[in-house]
Amino acid sequence: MTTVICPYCFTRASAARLPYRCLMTPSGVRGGAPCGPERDDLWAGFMGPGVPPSARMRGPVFPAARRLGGLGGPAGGGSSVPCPDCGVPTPVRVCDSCHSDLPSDYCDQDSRIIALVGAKASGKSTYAAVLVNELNHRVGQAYHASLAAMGQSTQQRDKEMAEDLYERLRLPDATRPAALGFNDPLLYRLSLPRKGLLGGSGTRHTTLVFFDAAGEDLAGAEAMHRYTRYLSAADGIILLVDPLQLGSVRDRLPVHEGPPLPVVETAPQQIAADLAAQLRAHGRGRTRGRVSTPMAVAVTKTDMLRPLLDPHSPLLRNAPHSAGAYDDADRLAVHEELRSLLTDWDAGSLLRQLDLDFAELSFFGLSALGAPPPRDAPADAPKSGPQPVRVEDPLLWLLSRRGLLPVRAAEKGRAR
Ligand SMILES: Nc1nc2c(ncn2[C@@H]2O[C@H](COP(=O)(O)OP(=O)(O)OP(=O)(O)O)[C@@H](O)[C@H]2O)c(=O)[nH]1
Ligand SMILES: [Mg+2]
Ligand SMILES: [Zn+2]
Ligand SMILES: [Zn+2]
Repeated sequence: MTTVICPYCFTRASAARLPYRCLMTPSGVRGGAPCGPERDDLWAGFMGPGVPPSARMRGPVFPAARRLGGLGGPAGGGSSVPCPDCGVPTPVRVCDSCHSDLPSDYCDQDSRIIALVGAKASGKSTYAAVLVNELNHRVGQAYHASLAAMGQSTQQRDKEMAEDLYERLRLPDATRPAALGFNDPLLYRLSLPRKGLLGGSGTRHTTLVFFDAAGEDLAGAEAMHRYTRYLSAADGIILLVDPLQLGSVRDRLPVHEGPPLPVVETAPQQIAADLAAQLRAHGRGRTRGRVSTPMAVAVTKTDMLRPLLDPHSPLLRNAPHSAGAYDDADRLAVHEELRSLLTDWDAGSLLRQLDLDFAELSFFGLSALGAPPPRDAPADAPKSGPQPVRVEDPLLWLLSRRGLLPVRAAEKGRAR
Protein backbone atom coordinates (compact mmCIF):
# COMPACT_ATOMS: atom_id res chain seq x y z
CA MET A 1 0.00 0.00 0.00
CA THR A 2 1.36 3.37 -0.96
CA THR A 3 1.34 5.94 1.81
CA VAL A 4 1.49 9.56 0.84
CA ILE A 5 2.14 12.54 3.04
CA CYS A 6 0.42 15.73 2.05
CA PRO A 7 3.25 18.21 1.35
CA TYR A 8 1.05 21.07 2.58
CA CYS A 9 -0.42 19.85 5.89
CA PHE A 10 1.73 16.68 6.34
CA THR A 11 -1.17 14.37 7.06
CA ARG A 12 -0.43 10.77 6.09
CA ALA A 13 -2.99 8.86 4.04
CA SER A 14 -3.30 5.77 1.93
CA ALA A 15 -2.98 6.84 -1.73
CA ALA A 16 -5.98 4.76 -2.79
CA ARG A 17 -8.30 6.64 -0.42
CA LEU A 18 -7.50 10.19 -1.50
CA PRO A 19 -10.52 12.05 -2.88
CA TYR A 20 -10.64 13.54 -6.38
CA ARG A 21 -11.41 17.03 -7.60
CA CYS A 22 -13.62 17.49 -10.66
CA LEU A 23 -11.96 19.79 -13.21
CA MET A 24 -15.34 21.13 -14.42
CA THR A 25 -14.44 20.44 -18.06
CA PRO A 26 -17.37 20.27 -20.47
CA SER A 27 -17.88 16.67 -21.55
CA GLY A 28 -18.56 17.53 -25.18
CA VAL A 29 -21.48 15.13 -25.02
CA ARG A 30 -24.70 16.90 -26.06
CA GLY A 31 -26.83 17.65 -23.04
CA GLY A 32 -24.04 16.84 -20.55
CA ALA A 33 -23.69 19.86 -18.28
CA PRO A 34 -20.27 20.44 -16.69
CA CYS A 35 -20.04 20.72 -12.89
CA GLY A 36 -19.99 24.24 -11.46
CA PRO A 37 -17.57 25.51 -8.81
CA GLU A 38 -18.36 25.00 -5.13
CA ARG A 39 -17.10 26.80 -2.06
CA ASP A 40 -14.15 24.88 -0.64
CA ASP A 41 -14.22 26.06 2.97
CA LEU A 42 -11.90 23.32 4.17
CA TRP A 43 -9.17 24.48 1.80
CA ALA A 44 -9.83 28.18 2.44
CA GLY A 45 -9.63 27.55 6.19
CA PHE A 46 -6.27 25.86 5.76
CA MET A 47 -4.87 28.59 3.50
CA GLY A 48 -5.89 31.35 5.90
CA PRO A 49 -7.48 34.74 5.43
CA GLY A 50 -5.25 35.67 2.46
CA VAL A 51 -7.46 33.75 0.03
CA PRO A 52 -9.88 36.11 -1.79
CA PRO A 53 -13.54 34.98 -1.77
CA SER A 54 -13.49 34.29 -5.54
CA ALA A 55 -10.60 31.82 -5.15
CA ARG A 56 -12.62 29.79 -2.64
CA MET A 57 -14.87 28.58 -5.43
CA ARG A 58 -13.24 25.42 -6.77
CA GLY A 59 -14.07 22.17 -8.54
CA PRO A 60 -16.20 19.83 -6.42
CA VAL A 61 -14.38 17.16 -4.41
CA PHE A 62 -15.66 13.58 -4.46
CA PRO A 63 -14.45 10.51 -2.57
CA ALA A 64 -12.49 7.68 -4.18
CA ALA A 65 -14.75 4.72 -4.88
CA ARG A 66 -14.28 1.87 -2.42
CA ARG A 67 -13.09 -1.36 -3.93
CA LEU A 68 -13.15 -4.60 -2.00
CA GLY A 69 -9.74 -6.04 -1.24
CA GLY A 70 -8.05 -3.06 -2.81
CA LEU A 71 -7.53 -4.95 -6.07
CA GLY A 72 -8.08 -3.17 -9.32
CA GLY A 73 -9.17 -0.04 -7.52
CA PRO A 74 -7.90 3.38 -8.39
CA ALA A 75 -4.17 2.91 -7.88
CA GLY A 76 -2.09 5.89 -6.91
CA GLY A 77 -2.60 9.06 -8.84
CA GLY A 78 -1.97 8.30 -12.48
CA SER A 79 -5.39 7.01 -13.43
CA SER A 80 -8.39 9.22 -14.03
CA VAL A 81 -11.76 8.53 -12.46
CA PRO A 82 -15.10 9.86 -13.72
CA CYS A 83 -16.85 12.50 -11.61
CA PRO A 84 -20.11 11.05 -10.25
CA ASP A 85 -21.99 14.26 -11.15
CA CYS A 86 -20.83 15.16 -14.66
CA GLY A 87 -19.17 11.91 -15.72
CA VAL A 88 -15.97 13.60 -16.97
CA PRO A 89 -12.81 11.81 -15.78
CA THR A 90 -10.34 13.70 -13.58
CA PRO A 91 -6.81 12.73 -12.49
CA VAL A 92 -6.58 15.37 -9.72
CA ARG A 93 -6.27 14.00 -6.19
CA VAL A 94 -6.69 16.18 -3.13
CA CYS A 95 -5.59 15.82 0.45
CA ASP A 96 -8.52 14.72 2.61
CA SER A 97 -7.42 16.93 5.50
CA CYS A 98 -6.65 20.27 3.83
CA HIS A 99 -8.06 19.85 0.28
CA SER A 100 -4.79 20.97 -1.33
CA ASP A 101 -4.43 19.59 -4.87
CA LEU A 102 -1.62 17.10 -5.28
CA PRO A 103 0.36 16.85 -8.54
CA SER A 104 -1.09 14.02 -10.62
CA ASP A 105 1.97 11.76 -10.22
CA TYR A 106 2.46 12.56 -6.53
CA CYS A 107 0.44 9.62 -5.27
CA ASP A 108 2.15 6.89 -7.31
CA GLN A 109 4.99 6.32 -4.87
CA ASP A 110 5.96 6.63 -1.23
CA SER A 111 7.14 10.03 -0.12
CA ARG A 112 10.19 11.05 1.87
CA ILE A 113 10.36 14.46 3.44
CA ILE A 114 13.74 16.10 3.69
CA ALA A 115 13.78 19.26 5.75
CA LEU A 116 16.30 21.93 4.93
CA VAL A 117 17.09 24.30 7.78
CA GLY A 118 19.73 26.91 8.51
CA ALA A 119 20.12 30.52 9.58
CA LYS A 120 19.46 33.43 7.24
CA ALA A 121 22.02 33.57 4.42
CA SER A 122 23.53 30.19 5.37
CA GLY A 123 23.10 29.23 1.71
CA LYS A 124 19.85 27.18 1.63
CA SER A 125 18.39 28.50 -1.62
CA THR A 126 21.70 28.43 -3.49
CA TYR A 127 22.29 24.91 -2.21
CA ALA A 128 18.82 23.68 -3.24
CA ALA A 129 19.19 25.08 -6.77
CA VAL A 130 22.68 23.63 -7.26
CA LEU A 131 21.71 20.28 -5.71
CA VAL A 132 18.84 19.84 -8.17
CA ASN A 133 21.18 20.62 -11.05
CA GLU A 134 23.82 18.16 -9.83
CA LEU A 135 21.26 15.41 -9.29
CA ASN A 136 20.08 15.96 -12.84
CA HIS A 137 23.59 15.75 -14.27
CA ARG A 138 26.76 14.41 -12.63
CA VAL A 139 25.24 12.59 -9.67
CA GLY A 140 22.25 11.30 -11.61
CA GLN A 141 24.66 9.81 -14.13
CA ALA A 142 26.73 8.06 -11.45
CA TYR A 143 23.67 6.37 -9.91
CA HIS A 144 21.56 6.00 -13.07
CA ALA A 145 19.08 8.15 -11.24
CA SER A 146 16.73 10.79 -12.49
CA LEU A 147 14.97 13.60 -10.75
CA ALA A 148 11.77 15.15 -12.10
CA ALA A 149 10.13 18.27 -10.69
CA MET A 150 6.46 17.51 -9.93
CA GLY A 151 3.70 20.01 -10.36
CA GLN A 152 3.71 23.41 -11.97
CA SER A 153 4.95 25.39 -9.02
CA THR A 154 8.15 23.34 -8.56
CA GLN A 155 8.78 23.22 -12.32
CA GLN A 156 8.37 26.99 -12.59
CA ARG A 157 10.62 27.72 -9.62
CA ASP A 158 13.35 25.34 -10.82
CA LYS A 159 13.32 26.94 -14.25
CA GLU A 160 13.63 30.45 -12.83
CA MET A 161 16.33 29.43 -10.35
CA ALA A 162 18.35 27.66 -13.05
CA GLU A 163 18.09 30.61 -15.45
CA ASP A 164 19.20 33.03 -12.75
CA LEU A 165 22.06 30.96 -11.41
CA TYR A 166 23.42 29.21 -14.50
CA GLU A 167 22.62 31.66 -17.30
CA ARG A 168 22.49 35.11 -15.72
CA LEU A 169 24.96 34.08 -12.96
CA ARG A 170 22.76 35.77 -10.35
CA LEU A 171 22.53 34.40 -6.80
CA PRO A 172 19.03 33.81 -5.36
CA ASP A 173 17.34 36.66 -3.49
CA ALA A 174 16.71 36.26 0.22
CA THR A 175 13.73 33.90 0.61
CA ARG A 176 10.54 35.66 1.65
CA PRO A 177 9.40 34.86 5.17
CA ALA A 178 6.21 32.82 5.63
CA ALA A 179 4.42 35.84 7.09
CA LEU A 180 4.27 37.15 3.52
CA GLY A 181 2.58 34.00 2.22
CA PHE A 182 3.45 30.36 2.64
CA ASN A 183 6.20 29.19 0.31
CA ASP A 184 5.20 26.18 -1.72
CA PRO A 185 7.02 22.92 -1.04
CA LEU A 186 9.41 21.68 -3.71
CA LEU A 187 8.27 18.30 -4.99
CA TYR A 188 10.39 15.86 -6.98
CA ARG A 189 10.17 12.33 -8.16
CA LEU A 190 13.48 10.54 -7.73
CA SER A 191 13.84 7.38 -9.82
CA LEU A 192 16.56 4.87 -8.99
CA PRO A 193 17.31 1.43 -10.39
CA ARG A 194 16.13 -1.33 -8.12
CA LYS A 195 18.10 -4.56 -8.18
CA GLY A 196 15.73 -7.46 -7.53
CA LEU A 197 16.71 -10.36 -5.25
CA LEU A 198 16.45 -12.85 -8.10
CA GLY A 199 18.58 -10.80 -10.45
CA GLY A 200 15.57 -8.95 -11.83
CA SER A 201 15.61 -5.22 -12.05
CA GLY A 202 13.24 -2.34 -12.22
CA THR A 203 12.89 1.23 -11.17
CA ARG A 204 12.00 2.51 -7.75
CA HIS A 205 10.34 5.90 -7.50
CA THR A 206 10.34 8.05 -4.39
CA THR A 207 8.73 11.41 -3.88
CA LEU A 208 11.06 13.93 -2.29
CA VAL A 209 9.55 16.90 -0.53
CA PHE A 210 11.80 19.85 0.30
CA PHE A 211 11.06 23.19 1.83
CA ASP A 212 13.27 26.16 1.30
CA ALA A 213 12.30 28.18 4.35
CA ALA A 214 13.44 31.73 5.00
CA GLY A 215 16.16 31.96 7.65
CA GLU A 216 14.00 34.39 9.67
CA ASP A 217 11.39 31.67 10.09
CA LEU A 218 13.89 29.43 11.81
CA ALA A 219 15.44 32.10 14.02
CA GLY A 220 13.86 31.27 17.35
CA ALA A 221 11.42 28.75 18.78
CA GLU A 222 8.38 30.91 18.13
CA ALA A 223 9.12 31.56 14.49
CA MET A 224 10.01 27.93 13.92
CA HIS A 225 6.60 26.91 15.19
CA ARG A 226 5.13 27.52 11.75
CA TYR A 227 7.28 24.71 10.40
CA THR A 228 6.68 22.26 13.22
CA ARG A 229 4.50 19.87 11.25
CA TYR A 230 7.01 19.82 8.43
CA LEU A 231 9.97 19.29 10.73
CA SER A 232 8.31 16.56 12.75
CA ALA A 233 7.16 14.73 9.60
CA ALA A 234 10.70 14.80 8.16
CA ASP A 235 12.50 11.53 7.42
CA GLY A 236 15.77 13.41 7.57
CA ILE A 237 17.00 16.92 8.24
CA ILE A 238 19.79 18.82 6.52
CA LEU A 239 21.07 21.61 8.76
CA LEU A 240 23.22 24.08 6.87
CA VAL A 241 25.87 25.85 8.92
CA ASP A 242 27.63 28.92 7.53
CA PRO A 243 31.20 28.72 8.84
CA LEU A 244 31.55 32.48 8.30
CA GLN A 245 29.14 32.90 11.24
CA LEU A 246 31.57 31.28 13.66
CA GLY A 247 33.75 33.76 15.51
CA SER A 248 36.94 31.72 15.40
CA VAL A 249 36.61 31.12 11.65
CA ARG A 250 36.06 34.83 11.04
CA ASP A 251 39.16 35.62 13.11
CA ARG A 252 41.33 33.06 11.39
CA LEU A 253 40.50 33.80 7.78
CA PRO A 254 43.21 35.85 6.11
CA VAL A 255 42.14 39.20 4.70
CA HIS A 256 40.64 37.65 1.62
CA GLU A 257 39.81 38.61 -1.93
CA GLY A 258 36.16 37.56 -1.67
CA PRO A 259 33.24 39.77 -0.66
CA PRO A 260 33.11 41.18 2.89
CA LEU A 261 32.12 38.78 5.69
CA PRO A 262 28.33 38.45 6.15
CA VAL A 263 26.52 40.14 9.03
CA VAL A 264 26.05 37.99 12.09
CA GLU A 265 22.81 35.94 12.08
CA THR A 266 21.23 33.42 14.47
CA ALA A 267 23.94 31.12 15.84
CA PRO A 268 23.74 27.59 14.40
CA GLN A 269 23.74 26.04 17.90
CA GLN A 270 20.63 28.10 18.66
CA ILE A 271 18.87 26.72 15.59
CA ALA A 272 19.96 23.18 16.50
CA ALA A 273 18.67 23.56 20.07
CA ASP A 274 15.31 25.00 18.97
CA LEU A 275 14.98 22.29 16.35
CA ALA A 276 15.63 19.54 18.90
CA ALA A 277 13.09 21.07 21.29
CA GLN A 278 10.43 21.16 18.55
CA LEU A 279 11.10 17.58 17.52
CA ARG A 280 11.06 16.32 21.10
CA ALA A 281 7.76 18.06 21.70
CA HIS A 282 6.41 16.09 18.74
CA GLY A 283 7.50 12.70 19.89
CA ARG A 284 10.70 12.42 17.89
CA GLY A 285 12.73 12.07 21.10
CA ARG A 286 14.26 8.80 22.18
CA THR A 287 15.83 7.32 25.25
CA ARG A 288 18.04 9.79 27.06
CA GLY A 289 16.15 12.53 25.29
CA ARG A 290 18.09 12.57 22.06
CA VAL A 291 16.12 13.12 18.87
CA SER A 292 15.86 10.14 16.52
CA THR A 293 15.43 12.01 13.20
CA PRO A 294 18.63 11.51 11.16
CA MET A 295 20.49 14.77 11.04
CA ALA A 296 22.93 15.73 8.29
CA VAL A 297 24.89 18.77 9.45
CA ALA A 298 26.51 20.44 6.47
CA VAL A 299 29.05 23.23 6.76
CA THR A 300 28.50 25.37 3.65
CA LYS A 301 30.79 27.76 1.71
CA THR A 302 33.82 25.48 2.20
CA ASP A 303 35.47 27.37 -0.69
CA MET A 304 36.14 30.12 1.87
CA LEU A 305 37.85 27.68 4.24
CA ARG A 306 40.66 26.71 1.88
CA PRO A 307 43.32 28.64 3.80
CA LEU A 308 42.38 26.68 6.95
CA LEU A 309 42.40 23.22 5.34
CA ASP A 310 45.13 20.72 4.59
CA PRO A 311 45.75 20.54 0.80
CA HIS A 312 44.78 16.83 0.98
CA SER A 313 41.55 17.48 2.86
CA PRO A 314 38.66 15.36 1.56
CA LEU A 315 36.56 18.55 1.69
CA LEU A 316 38.33 19.84 -1.41
CA ARG A 317 37.09 17.18 -3.85
CA ASN A 318 33.85 15.38 -4.66
CA ALA A 319 32.96 11.92 -3.36
CA PRO A 320 33.90 9.13 -5.80
CA HIS A 321 30.46 7.46 -6.34
CA SER A 322 32.35 4.65 -8.11
CA ALA A 323 30.20 1.91 -9.64
CA GLY A 324 27.09 3.81 -8.63
CA ALA A 325 27.54 3.12 -4.91
CA TYR A 326 27.57 5.48 -1.97
CA ASP A 327 30.98 5.25 -0.34
CA ASP A 328 30.65 5.13 3.42
CA ALA A 329 34.41 5.26 4.06
CA ASP A 330 34.52 8.55 2.18
CA ARG A 331 31.62 9.86 4.27
CA LEU A 332 33.48 8.92 7.46
CA ALA A 333 36.63 10.69 6.30
CA VAL A 334 34.61 13.89 5.80
CA HIS A 335 32.70 13.35 9.04
CA GLU A 336 35.91 12.98 11.05
CA GLU A 337 37.56 15.95 9.38
CA LEU A 338 34.59 18.15 10.26
CA ARG A 339 34.33 16.83 13.80
CA SER A 340 37.93 17.83 14.34
CA LEU A 341 37.43 21.27 12.78
CA LEU A 342 34.29 21.85 14.84
CA THR A 343 36.03 20.77 18.05
CA ASP A 344 38.41 23.60 17.42
CA TRP A 345 35.92 26.26 16.31
CA ASP A 346 34.21 28.35 18.96
CA ALA A 347 35.38 25.96 21.68
CA GLY A 348 33.29 23.16 20.16
CA SER A 349 29.97 24.56 21.33
CA LEU A 350 28.03 23.60 18.18
CA LEU A 351 29.43 20.08 18.24
CA ARG A 352 28.54 19.59 21.91
CA GLN A 353 25.02 20.89 21.36
CA LEU A 354 24.45 18.51 18.43
CA ASP A 355 25.92 15.49 20.22
CA LEU A 356 23.61 16.09 23.17
CA ASP A 357 20.49 16.53 21.05
CA PHE A 358 20.70 14.14 18.11
CA ALA A 359 21.20 10.38 18.12
CA GLU A 360 21.86 9.99 14.37
CA LEU A 361 24.36 12.58 13.28
CA SER A 362 26.72 12.87 10.34
CA PHE A 363 28.82 15.89 9.38
CA PHE A 364 29.37 17.14 5.85
CA GLY A 365 31.18 20.02 4.18
CA LEU A 366 30.06 21.50 0.88
CA SER A 367 30.39 24.44 -1.42
CA ALA A 368 27.48 25.17 -3.76
CA LEU A 369 29.46 27.71 -5.78
CA GLY A 370 33.00 26.29 -5.52
CA ALA A 371 34.40 29.81 -5.16
CA PRO A 372 33.33 32.99 -3.38
CA PRO A 373 31.10 35.46 -5.24
CA PRO A 374 33.16 38.19 -6.97
CA ARG A 375 34.22 40.94 -4.59
CA ASP A 376 32.83 43.70 -6.81
CA ALA A 377 29.51 41.87 -7.41
CA PRO A 378 28.51 40.00 -4.23
CA ALA A 379 25.04 39.16 -5.62
CA ASP A 380 26.57 37.25 -8.55
CA ALA A 381 27.82 33.70 -8.88
CA PRO A 382 31.55 33.32 -9.68
CA LYS A 383 32.36 34.24 -13.30
CA SER A 384 32.92 30.58 -14.23
CA GLY A 385 29.45 29.62 -12.92
CA PRO A 386 28.78 27.31 -9.98
CA GLN A 387 31.43 24.59 -9.62
CA PRO A 388 29.98 22.74 -6.66
CA VAL A 389 31.88 20.47 -4.30
CA ARG A 390 30.14 17.72 -2.31
CA VAL A 391 26.64 19.23 -2.46
CA GLU A 392 25.03 15.80 -2.94
CA ASP A 393 26.56 14.07 0.10
CA PRO A 394 24.00 14.92 2.83
CA LEU A 395 21.00 13.89 0.72
CA LEU A 396 22.68 10.70 -0.51
CA TRP A 397 23.49 9.74 3.09
CA LEU A 398 19.87 10.23 4.12
CA LEU A 399 18.68 8.19 1.13
CA SER A 400 21.23 5.44 1.77
CA ARG A 401 20.07 5.16 5.39
CA ARG A 402 16.61 4.41 4.03
CA GLY A 403 17.94 1.67 1.79
CA LEU A 404 17.34 3.68 -1.37
CA LEU A 405 20.95 3.62 -2.61
CA PRO A 406 23.55 0.87 -2.92
CA VAL A 407 26.25 1.42 -0.29
CA ARG A 408 29.88 0.43 -0.27
CA ALA A 409 30.35 -0.13 3.46
CA ALA A 410 33.36 1.27 5.30
CA GLU A 411 35.87 -1.30 6.63
CA LYS A 412 34.81 -2.78 9.91
CA GLY A 413 36.42 -1.54 13.06
CA ARG A 414 36.76 2.06 11.97
CA ALA A 415 35.52 4.71 14.35
CA ARG A 416 32.11 6.08 13.48
N1 LIG B 1 31.57 31.55 -0.67
C1 LIG B 1 30.32 31.07 -0.87
N2 LIG B 1 29.26 31.84 -0.61
C2 LIG B 1 28.03 31.33 -0.80
C3 LIG B 1 27.82 30.00 -1.27
N3 LIG B 1 26.49 29.77 -1.34
C4 LIG B 1 25.88 30.91 -0.92
N4 LIG B 1 26.81 31.86 -0.61
C5 LIG B 1 26.57 33.23 -0.11
O1 LIG B 1 25.53 33.21 0.83
C6 LIG B 1 24.53 34.13 0.47
C7 LIG B 1 23.17 33.64 0.91
O2 LIG B 1 22.80 32.50 0.18
P1 LIG B 1 21.27 32.02 0.10
O3 LIG B 1 21.30 30.73 -0.64
O4 LIG B 1 20.39 33.08 -0.38
O5 LIG B 1 20.98 31.76 1.65
P2 LIG B 1 19.60 31.34 2.34
O6 LIG B 1 19.99 30.43 3.44
O7 LIG B 1 18.65 30.83 1.32
O8 LIG B 1 19.09 32.72 2.95
P3 LIG B 1 17.56 33.13 3.39
O9 LIG B 1 16.68 32.76 2.25
O10 LIG B 1 17.61 34.60 3.62
O11 LIG B 1 17.29 32.38 4.64
C8 LIG B 1 24.67 34.25 -1.05
O12 LIG B 1 24.16 35.48 -1.50
C9 LIG B 1 26.16 34.16 -1.21
O13 LIG B 1 26.76 35.41 -0.97
C10 LIG B 1 28.99 29.21 -1.55
O14 LIG B 1 28.94 28.03 -1.98
N5 LIG B 1 30.22 29.79 -1.33
MG1 LIG C 1 16.77 31.39 0.84
ZN1 LIG D 1 -3.10 18.26 3.33
ZN1 LIG E 1 -17.94 16.92 -12.20
